[in-house]
Amino acid sequence: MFVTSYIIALGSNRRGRHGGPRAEVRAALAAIGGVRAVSRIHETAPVGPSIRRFANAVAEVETDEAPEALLRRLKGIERAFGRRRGQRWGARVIDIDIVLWSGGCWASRTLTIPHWHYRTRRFVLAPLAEVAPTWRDPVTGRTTLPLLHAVDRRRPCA
Ligand code: PH2
Ligand code: MG
Ligand code: MG
Repeated sequence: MFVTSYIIALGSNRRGRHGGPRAEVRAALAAIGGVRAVSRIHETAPVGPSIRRFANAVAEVETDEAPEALLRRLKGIERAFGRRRGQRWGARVIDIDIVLWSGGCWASRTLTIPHWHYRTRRFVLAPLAEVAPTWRDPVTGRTTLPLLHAVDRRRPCA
């Protein structure tokens, strides 16, 4: 299979065996491998019910794995890092999400690319803008920077 690129988002808001959230994100990047570009690690306020702040980063990863094979490997890394079931919205040692793929869209029972929520999540779009400002969302046709600016312009109506 040909080498393709994936955009991967990482998040942690709980200590693990590598250290605090930043150390967990760095260790996960090393475990994933094939990293061609990586953002800074951003410290972000939690979206949803979690209380602790997150360390978030985005990486471009080169691999010849098909989407489902990469997903299986990333889930294995999450488990090895101590992620447990039922932590969907709770504090987690590491969350590794596939956001975009150079192959375009993918839809199966277990995996949807582009990631459902990335267009509205500043904690994904801000680091994504550092590594892939011109990557195009195959669904909306919009590139990263306009998506980020749209999120920043959103204000509650007075
Ligand atoms: N991940 C979530 C829910 N909320 N908030 C921040 N700041 N960063 C995250 O990575 C995050 C979140 C579910 O995956
Ligand atoms: Mg997630
Ligand atoms: Mg996830």
